Amino acid sequence: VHTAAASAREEALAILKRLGVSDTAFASTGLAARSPVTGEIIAHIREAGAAETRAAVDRAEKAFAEWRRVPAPRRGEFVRLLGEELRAAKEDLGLLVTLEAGKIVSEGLGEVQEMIDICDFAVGLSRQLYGLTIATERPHHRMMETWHPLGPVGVITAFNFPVAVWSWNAALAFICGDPVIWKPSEKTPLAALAVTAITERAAKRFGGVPEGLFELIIGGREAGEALVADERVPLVSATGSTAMGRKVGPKLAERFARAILELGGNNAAVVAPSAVLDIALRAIAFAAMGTAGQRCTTLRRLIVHSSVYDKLVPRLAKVYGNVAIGDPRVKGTLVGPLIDKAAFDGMEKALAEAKSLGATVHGGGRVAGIGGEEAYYARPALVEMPGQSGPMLRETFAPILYVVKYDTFEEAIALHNSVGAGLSSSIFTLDMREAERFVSAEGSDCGIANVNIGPSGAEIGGAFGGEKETGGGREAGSDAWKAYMRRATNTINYGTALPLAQGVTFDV
Ligand code: UN1
Repeated sequence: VHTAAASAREEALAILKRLGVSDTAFASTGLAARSPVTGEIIAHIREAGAAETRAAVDRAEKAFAEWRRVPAPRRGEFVRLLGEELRAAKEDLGLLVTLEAGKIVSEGLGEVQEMIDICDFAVGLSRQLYGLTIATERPHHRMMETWHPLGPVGVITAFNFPVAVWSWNAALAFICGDPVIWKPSEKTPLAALAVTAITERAAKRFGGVPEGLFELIIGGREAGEALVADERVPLVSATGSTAMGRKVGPKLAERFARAILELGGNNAAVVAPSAVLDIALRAIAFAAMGTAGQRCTTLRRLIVHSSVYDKLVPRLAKVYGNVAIGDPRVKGTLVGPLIDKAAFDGMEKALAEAKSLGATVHGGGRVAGIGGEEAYYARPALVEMPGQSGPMLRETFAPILYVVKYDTFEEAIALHNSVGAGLSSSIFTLDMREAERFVSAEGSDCGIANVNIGPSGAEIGGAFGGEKETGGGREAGSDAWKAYMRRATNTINYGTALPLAQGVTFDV
């Protein structure tokens, strides 16, 4: 157990000052920004409601009229400067993420690195917003597609990636010509204020961007609902629970707005007979216990071949028993706090339910003596299940890894795919047939399927997202940018006649 005496509040306030967040952001009442590390309240922030949200959209709409006219490579220059400012702020912003979201220092820094990476990616992309030229059936015609800016983009983010998820959306939106209106999690408003201050510096160096290009609304349900309902916002990218997505998705569909939904995951790994157990063990430990089990890509289900079960599971149980839990600022800590009491209660409830189904639970429970009364540190739990049922079928946002046995590969795939979520997945095997089948059309049904690495910790270069109850959205790399633009098909006649398509004649 690792403890540190320093006040998270004082450290966070000093960082906010260094990053240029003005005191005027704080109030004596309002939303309480709390550190899960110590349980302290760091500051109170005034909350925006529907009126403030509409005002932010007003500004974003005006910004859009200007920004869409700026050439895309020039828009890329703004994102390049943002990347530079993030590099300069990396240590401070990373530590702020640690203080406000509770992830260990190297993961806090990693999250900022992810922001820098997507900025670099977007800068290159700002010169590659390609459309196709398509063969037409008519002589002396040319058909092509062009990609145009879409409009103000609403971005709703979760506490667990309080800065990176904004950047995956914002870096692409900016180069695509779209303003961004950000509603961060109520649990992590300070990181959002810091990112906004950093972005302001990039805007200043750029020589000014239209007011309203990046808007921040710190608020609760009312602000979020106003953003989702606003007709002037053609795209909302929302990260959070499947329950949240079930509310947001239909609202957007009703007004024909686009949705990028990044919802729950119930990610699994298959450990096959030929798996290299040392690699599997380390990958499983990071994927299941890292970020205290609070990534949407966290490994939650382990499907182990019966021939390796007795070699792997006791070793894993030992790792679970010895893992360094503690203040995430302390070197050597691997598992920090849960975000709040509700997360801890959810974990306890799931473990009790598993026990009632006959599971053997290694670990679990609150670890006392770290942080204050309001800080919730839990020992990660490894849960040997008699079968895949009960809490194993749903996402509990806590470090619980359920384990079941399998005998045939078909059985493993069936178990793997028979949950609601479809975000990320992996298999540990040296058998190339198994590996290929796992990533094939008849294998994993997830948006991400890996071989010999865990399901979490994706790079930004690939499209990120998942199927089924995960919502179907894709963000970050590959061609995810297309969701932030509208496509126009243009047919141009440079001839002297007017042939109609499909051979239709219409002589007037
Ligand atoms: C999330 O948990 O919301 O693949 C995103 C990963 C990270 C992103 C996780 N790059 O684990």
